[in-house]
Amino acid sequence: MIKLHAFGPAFGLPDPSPYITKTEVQMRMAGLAYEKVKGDLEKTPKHKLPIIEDDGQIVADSTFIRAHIERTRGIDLDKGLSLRERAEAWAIERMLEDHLCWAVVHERWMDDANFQKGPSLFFQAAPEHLRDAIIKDVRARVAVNMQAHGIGRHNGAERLDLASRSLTALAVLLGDKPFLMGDRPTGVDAFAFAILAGALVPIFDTPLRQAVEAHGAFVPYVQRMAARFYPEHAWWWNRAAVAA
Ligand SMILES: N[C@@H](CCC(=O)N[C@@H](CS)C(=O)NCC(=O)O)C(=O)O
Repeated sequence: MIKLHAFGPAFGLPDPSPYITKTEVQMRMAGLAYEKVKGDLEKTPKHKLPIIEDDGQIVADSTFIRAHIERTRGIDLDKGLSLRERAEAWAIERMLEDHLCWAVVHERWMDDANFQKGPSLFFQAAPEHLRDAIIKDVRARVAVNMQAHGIGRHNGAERLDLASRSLTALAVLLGDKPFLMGDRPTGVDAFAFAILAGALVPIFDTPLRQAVEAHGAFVPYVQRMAARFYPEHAWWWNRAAVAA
């Protein structure tokens, strides 16, 4: 059985990494059985998660994982889409993974209050006398990556402006359809769902979350995807309903 190496639930999400969530949703879309195991970044070929192990073969990177499962299982997650629609789906996915996601990660890691409520919790298992130094080191590496990407060179208003443009583009492309490419979910919905759910996490009180909420179609879209692909997960909107 395929092993999916993941971080595990955090911030009310099935996984804090939208790339891991993308892969998990795509495995579920494909109807594949898999076992989710705790990943160790130090043991991954690209120092990134997700990776999968399939019959002794390690596949790293969510896009290559998708290609691998489609090729080896004879599955097409974009079945029924025209060439033009497939091109649009790829372009949407790149906008979300290589652009919007960086703004979301910046909010979580670079904003002190959000970092304390969120990513700092990843380091609770570190020995106490080393914890602060480890946190400082990892956070500095994230800051370097933000600079290298470019998102880290903008001020908050500029980052929000860029992220908002992507959100508006995504909202226009979604329109009033239930899923991005039509009546049924296809491959691109996996990351779109993952990054929108990640941006909506209530513990992070950010302008980016408000920008997502301002598009009326996104919350129902996330809930539709969650109901279909993570019915077992205790989403915050369900918990709020239970508590009320
Ligand atoms: N292109 C990769 C991106 C994966 C990625 O950025 N994963 C992050 C977590 S969200 C990670 O493992 N970061 C660890 C690091 O950069 O050291 C994919 O699609 O799988």
